[in-house]
Amino acid sequence: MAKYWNESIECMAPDDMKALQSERLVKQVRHVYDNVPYYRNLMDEKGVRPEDIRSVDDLHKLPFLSKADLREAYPCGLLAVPQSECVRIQSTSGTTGRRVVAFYTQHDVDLWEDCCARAITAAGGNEDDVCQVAYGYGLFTGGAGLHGGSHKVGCLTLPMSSGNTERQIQFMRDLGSTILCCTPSYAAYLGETLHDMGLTPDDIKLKAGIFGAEPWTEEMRRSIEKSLGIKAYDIFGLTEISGPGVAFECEEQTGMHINEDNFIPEIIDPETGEVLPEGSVGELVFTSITKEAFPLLRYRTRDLCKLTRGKCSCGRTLIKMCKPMGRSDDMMIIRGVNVFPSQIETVLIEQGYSPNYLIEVDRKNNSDTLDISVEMNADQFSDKMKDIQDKEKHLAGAIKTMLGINPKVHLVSPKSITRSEGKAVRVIDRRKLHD
Ligand code: DLL
Repeated sequence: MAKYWNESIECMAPDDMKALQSERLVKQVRHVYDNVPYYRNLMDEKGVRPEDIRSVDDLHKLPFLSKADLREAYPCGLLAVPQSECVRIQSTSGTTGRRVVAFYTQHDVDLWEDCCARAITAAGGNEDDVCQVAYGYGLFTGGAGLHGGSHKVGCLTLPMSSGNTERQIQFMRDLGSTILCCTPSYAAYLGETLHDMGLTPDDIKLKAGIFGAEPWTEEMRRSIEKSLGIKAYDIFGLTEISGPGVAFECEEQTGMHINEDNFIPEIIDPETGEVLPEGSVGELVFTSITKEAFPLLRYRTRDLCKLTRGKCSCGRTLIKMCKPMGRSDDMMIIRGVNVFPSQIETVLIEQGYSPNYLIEVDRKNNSDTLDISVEMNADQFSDKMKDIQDKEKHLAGAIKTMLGINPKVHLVSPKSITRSEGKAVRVIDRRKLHD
């Protein structure tokens, strides 16, 4: 079985990787400066010329790009090749503001699929596998990216898209799927449905899952691994930088290897923009050094994260990013305290609840309110009011210990919270709706 998709790159000595990145960066900066007037203006304003960028060490001299720039330049303002050379667009879900549209040449699609092929290989995939792709197809990059990667690896590919959950299980059984690709929240739903259909992991052949596109905790990982009888691998990416496969997990499961030959990561202080030393938590920034059509330099992802370089037992030398702790804009400030939904998820699963919950934040009488609805499973359900109230109190206490603020917990009946087939919506912040 192949251990690496591209061993010479994935196990490259760090100095050689830096030399390769530097060579590609220099070319990329010239390409962008010559072909993207929007970015040329940013460089001119900052007084940086392409010849000032001679290696990765000069990266910090370049201006940042943010989502606001992408919106301003929408749809074609950051395109670096004639549109006739592009073969594909993909897009973000655009829940807030304008969508982001990313363009790809055939070369860009190939590189992207290669990155996804690396991820599938790192999860143990090869040509004997049956890979069920249950990420959404269409403008979202999840379906297209993993589909292309699966083809490259030579897996038998099931382009299921998301939804139609019982049929997913049926296909999984009939065709003997061994790898499942979907969001972690959908994987949890599939695990639950398997159980509801009276089946166990022994009735399916799945061995691995490649789950990403949304934050998920280690507790959630263990719960999915148990319900589906698999090893669950994380995968990271974003539309602006290509899609899934920017980084992927190996069997060690201690962070995701970044495909550094294509994307140079940095961690910056989100307030000052200062580059932080390795190991610090800050905002993740990417520079894509191989893309032709939509090459973003120093793109601020808003994901909070940490980078670590070190020997990995899998043999890969690619730098690792930790699980993103959420986007800086996912962080809620409730009564002056910073709260990430993932902290709440950790407590819920530790306390034996399912990952089906909804966080509602509001402001009443000038004070923030935090309400958390949590689903009970059939065993936790009780028709005695007092039992439920005691459980609610206990859970609220555990959450208060984690967050430092008191939530109101509502235990709700089994199956009453809507399941997610794609990216889960876990938070409703009504304060934003009022503002
Ligand atoms: O979610 C691409 C993707 C598809 C990644 C399938 C992995 C699997 P966007 O819709 O543009 O692209 O959303 C990108 O999702 O900035 C993160 O905030 C979040 N995200 C993606 N992967 C992870 C992950 C796709 N593994 C945004 N853990 C990113 C936590 C993730 N957050």
